[in-house]
Amino acid sequence: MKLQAVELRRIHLPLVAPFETSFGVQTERDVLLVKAITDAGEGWGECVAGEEPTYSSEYVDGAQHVLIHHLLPRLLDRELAAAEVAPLLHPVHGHNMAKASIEMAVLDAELRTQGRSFGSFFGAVRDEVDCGVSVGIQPSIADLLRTVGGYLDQGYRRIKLKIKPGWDVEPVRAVREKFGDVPLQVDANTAYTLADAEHLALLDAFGLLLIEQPMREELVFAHAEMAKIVRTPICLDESIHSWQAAADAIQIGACRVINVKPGRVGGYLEASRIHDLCADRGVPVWMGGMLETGIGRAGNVAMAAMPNFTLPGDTSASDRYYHRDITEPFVLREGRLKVPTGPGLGVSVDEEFLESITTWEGRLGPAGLKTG
Ligand code: OSB
Ligand code: MG
Repeated sequence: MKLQAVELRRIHLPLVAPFETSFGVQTERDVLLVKAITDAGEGWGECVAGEEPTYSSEYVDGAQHVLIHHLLPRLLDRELAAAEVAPLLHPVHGHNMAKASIEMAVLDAELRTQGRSFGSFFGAVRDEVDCGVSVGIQPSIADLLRTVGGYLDQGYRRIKLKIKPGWDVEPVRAVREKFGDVPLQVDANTAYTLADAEHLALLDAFGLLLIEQPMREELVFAHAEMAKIVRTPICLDESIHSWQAAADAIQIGACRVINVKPGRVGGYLEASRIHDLCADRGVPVWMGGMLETGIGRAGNVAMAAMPNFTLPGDTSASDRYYHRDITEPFVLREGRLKVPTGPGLGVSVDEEFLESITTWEGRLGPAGLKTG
């Protein structure tokens, strides 16, 4: 397959409700989409980098820049298989979300030409996946209980509460008191330090599934230290950039669970290797989320059907994020989403709607970048 050109597109999508985490509030998304144009067909990729470098060092303008100037020139006008993308991009350090987006697009093109779905390629063992929902920091406990109650009424099978210092034990206690033993976990997005370990151990009383990324991404050893004080299993998200980072973190006891986000680790192929590693080490994994559109969601739901994705993921329905998705919407049924079965990602993009929300587009071919 020859990669002839890549179309880049930025779209603007408002969120149905503000989403607050320990690193800020989001009310809309500015998403970078990539389309791989090959001699055998086309494929879509979604870059999960946010507007600001506050979840990780990556951000959407930076991802667009590195794709145009450093990543795509290494791939264009070559015979290419999806498995060769990561090795060709290896000389460029970091920028995993940018790398993941183009690998995804090439993989989609490749599987579409083979008539094979992402799910089949990953070795999916189920045709629908259990879904959880990530609940942002709320203005008050009353708002929190109303929001969580609404999601439980819709059928979500697990609740994740975003926490930060000053919004941790009380919200967890309130949700437990009102909703009983619903599967519950928390995500700190790096807001704590090792000095907070005894405070976080207060959460042990509530039977949480896990506590996600309490400390900054580089503090892997400190997570192993915290795990000696906090009995709730520690799950890493931000710290896990690669198969090697996952192997090291498991080895030193920094985590007992891993949140897999294909964008964060440089693509679905690396994510699949992390799945296999964790299965081998007896470490359960679950599919994280980055507020993806239907394109990213399609790939994530397919991967979440792999055998060691034994915990419900942050793979929520389209309407949890957007009034209108750019693909056919993912709809929750009994707390689950269906794994797409069509070729490649198995979803189709609503190109007319896409045009209407596009804020910038460009096409990079062997002759360079054309914008319009
Ligand atoms: O830490 O898991 C996270 C969203 C953006 C950035 C980081 C995270 C999240 C979420 C939302 O928790 C997950 C989703 O529903 O997509
Ligand atoms: Mg997280």
